[in-house]
Amino acid sequence: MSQTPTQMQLGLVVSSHGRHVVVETAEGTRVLCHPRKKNNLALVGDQVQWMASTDEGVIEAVLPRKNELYRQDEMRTKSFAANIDLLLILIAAKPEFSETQLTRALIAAQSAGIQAMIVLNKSDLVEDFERSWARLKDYPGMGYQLHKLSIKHDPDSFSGIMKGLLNKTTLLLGPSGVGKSTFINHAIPSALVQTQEISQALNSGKHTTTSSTLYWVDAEKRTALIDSPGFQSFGIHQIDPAKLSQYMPDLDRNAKQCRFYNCTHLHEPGCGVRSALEQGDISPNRYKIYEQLYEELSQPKNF
Ligand SMILES: Nc1nc2c(ncn2[C@@H]2O[C@H](COP(=O)(O)OP(=O)(O)OP(=O)(O)O)[C@@H](O)[C@H]2O)c(=O)[nH]1
Ligand SMILES: [Mg+2]
Ligand SMILES: [Zn+2]
Repeated sequence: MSQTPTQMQLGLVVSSHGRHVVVETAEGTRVLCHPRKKNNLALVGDQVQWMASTDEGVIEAVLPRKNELYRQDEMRTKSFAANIDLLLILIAAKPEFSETQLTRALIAAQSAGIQAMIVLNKSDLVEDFERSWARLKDYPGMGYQLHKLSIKHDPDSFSGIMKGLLNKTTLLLGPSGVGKSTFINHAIPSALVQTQEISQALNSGKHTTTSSTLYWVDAEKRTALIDSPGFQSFGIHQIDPAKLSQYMPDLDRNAKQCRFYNCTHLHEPGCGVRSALEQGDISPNRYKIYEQLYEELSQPKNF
């Protein structure tokens, strides 16, 4: 039987533009699709059922997700992608990274059950790089893979990282101006992601990427990279403060020693986290970030 244009088809969401998405069909063609109703918003990485309507399509259903990475600010929730195998958090020697924002992204990944890797780019900017690299020294001990990179000047560092991404769908996430789109351009020259020169006067990146897009690295479509817009602040209002320390591996492994099962690690006697802090097993910066996040997440919600 020949296919009728109104038949339901399966597809993969490869980019999102507000509520509208581009769906890749099994044959590899791309169709702009609109949501049928407000409650089935599709994300990059989603498998969807869609129906053709003239040259465009309508999303009828989003198939169940294995995971979803999102940030939640006071005002809104912003999803980056769904069904990812690996989160590559890209930071750079310049603009200087914020450890608080890095920690927030790691917590969001941990709570979503997504493996995360940290990559510090622009090792060619030697002085800034050394300073930033030193600030990351505790992270491998927390179980995170940590890599040095210079996309522009160290091809070996780039190919070494790419080897670890084979046969995976990897979301590149990080502040603006760290090189996410440059990374994708190097992996997939045909992607021609628009990159823009960093605004040096402001010592901060210009927002060049405005929506998430999935790119295939290989013709067999086994390895994919997802480019995402840089973020300034990473809200994690989805996290229950009582569970916060579980998503911080350096705190979590010491929380097992706490006298009280519901210890907040802020003031209780016999707290394993604070004794590890005193012994230098937890860095003062990480504990301070925990305190600040705990307070922030304990504020009454206005929505
Ligand atoms: N020195 C140096 N600059 C780099 C390197 N990789 C990328 N850049 C530069 O960093 C700037 C920002 O790169 P982009 O790839 O646009 O950054 P992005 O992370 O995609 O930024 P947004 O789209 O705004 O989130 C560009 O000027 C790149 O040329 C590197 O290894 N070394
Ligand atoms: Mg970009
Ligand atoms: Zn405790």
